[in-house]
Amino acid sequence: MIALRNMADLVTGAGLRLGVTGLSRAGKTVFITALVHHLTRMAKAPAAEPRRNFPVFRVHAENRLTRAWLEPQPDDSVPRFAYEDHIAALTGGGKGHEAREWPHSTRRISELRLTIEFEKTEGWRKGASSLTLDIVDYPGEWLLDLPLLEKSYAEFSQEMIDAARAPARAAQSAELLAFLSSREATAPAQEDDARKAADLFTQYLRACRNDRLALSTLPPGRFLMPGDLEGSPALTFAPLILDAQQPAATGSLAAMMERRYESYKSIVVRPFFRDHFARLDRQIVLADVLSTVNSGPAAVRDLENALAGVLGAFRTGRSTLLSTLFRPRIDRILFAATKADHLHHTSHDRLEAILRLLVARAIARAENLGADIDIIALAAVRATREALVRERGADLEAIAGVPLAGEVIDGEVFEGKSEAAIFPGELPIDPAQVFRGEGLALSESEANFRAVRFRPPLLRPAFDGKTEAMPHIRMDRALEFLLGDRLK
Ligand SMILES: Nc1nc2c(ncn2[C@@H]2O[C@H](COP(=O)(O)OP(=O)(O)OP(=O)(O)O)[C@@H](O)[C@H]2O)c(=O)[nH]1
Ligand SMILES: [Mg+2]
Repeated sequence: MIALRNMADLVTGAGLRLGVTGLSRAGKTVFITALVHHLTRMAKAPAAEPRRNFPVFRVHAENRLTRAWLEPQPDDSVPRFAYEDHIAALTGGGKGHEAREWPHSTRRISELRLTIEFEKTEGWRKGASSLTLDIVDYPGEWLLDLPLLEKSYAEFSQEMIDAARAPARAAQSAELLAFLSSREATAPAQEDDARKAADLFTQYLRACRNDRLALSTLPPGRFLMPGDLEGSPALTFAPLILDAQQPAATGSLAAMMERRYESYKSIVVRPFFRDHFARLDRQIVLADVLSTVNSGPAAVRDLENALAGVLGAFRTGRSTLLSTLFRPRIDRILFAATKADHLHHTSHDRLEAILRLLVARAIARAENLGADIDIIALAAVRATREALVRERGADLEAIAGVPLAGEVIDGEVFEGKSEAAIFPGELPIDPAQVFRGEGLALSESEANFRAVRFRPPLLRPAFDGKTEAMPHIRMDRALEFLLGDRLK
């Protein structure tokens, strides 16, 4: 099945499948919307005039990108990424620019196809050429499930119980652990026990995610986004405190849980792996690093664990027997810290350095990745501009934007109309400090400033009847890393 589909991919010519993932609210929808917005606006300029927009994206800078357009979504069983709705939300659509807002949260997989026409300068067939780009948006939580494929129920239980016993999770896990200690894994299976354990386990996972510490990294991902599997046995299991020496006896609670865990793998994890993950060529992993840093060192370490989990998933993808025979697998992974427009540009490199360190620590734990990795701090949609504010004779570097309706700054409640300038504070020069909680040097007001959310930017009309392009930070660098080599 996989082989056939990949053969078809091969025969239809130059195609690239780009996965876009990240934990919830990381910025996936906004990133894809901005990417499609920019690509479909790019067109060959009549004369060889210099291209100032997107200077690092070479195919465009060199005026070789002829045009790009959306195609019908080719996979009938996958929802199409609702590009038109999302771009309408960001720009205010037909309702006028006063109505502009961020797109709604999306909790499922979706996909979009673009064709990019360009002039090829390398290889044996130079001249007019095209690349089919499939963009797949999926929750990062699903990715964190992939390592389960290589884990037995006993291993899964052990890891989950160890994590639940960690001091950082003590408050959230107390009830679950108390219940599990009161039940013998070897006792006869009772549906009631299974349900109660699964409920407490789900509550615990939810508490970790909702907690201000943003402990967000534990599988199984579908427990928090069950969709139409809600209440089914495949989602009604939990880890148990097991005696490592003893295999689960027939009819015991442990045996029932084990069977359901295996069902979860075969109903949820394996199809995702086979139908989606195994077909990706490139991957961008988005993370809201700034919010994490603001939440303190425990959240930073947790994000490191999540990134190690993500890298572990890519390694699983490489080693598993299910891997595809015909195509090279993911060969480039870009890790991106999103929403960099919440900082002054003097801190963009520092944000990048923090993510670089986080990923490096995660890579040190995952061996033999076999993919090129790059790190970037970006804003897919730049909602702020930089401003110099003179205060008591000193020039201060501020960012200015229109706070969302309801945001409060220094006691003033905003209505989503007027602009405000804030001082977001600086990130530490030494990225290691964020692991220790040092050097964040945030006064209380700075911490509040960083949490301010701005409305999407107002786009001015451009000469050709359209509006100006969506402002961004370093999207051209992201595009060059993800697509550049395929557009030469
Ligand atoms: N200022 C700014 N805010 C952003 C940017 N990207 C995302 N955001 C904010 O982050 C929120 C979440 O972004 P989404 O793109 O919806 O995130 P997602 O990963 O698709 O989230 P789910 O669909 O809920 O998983 C948005 O509503 C914005 O408030 C950006 O480039 N700049
Ligand atoms: Mg989304």
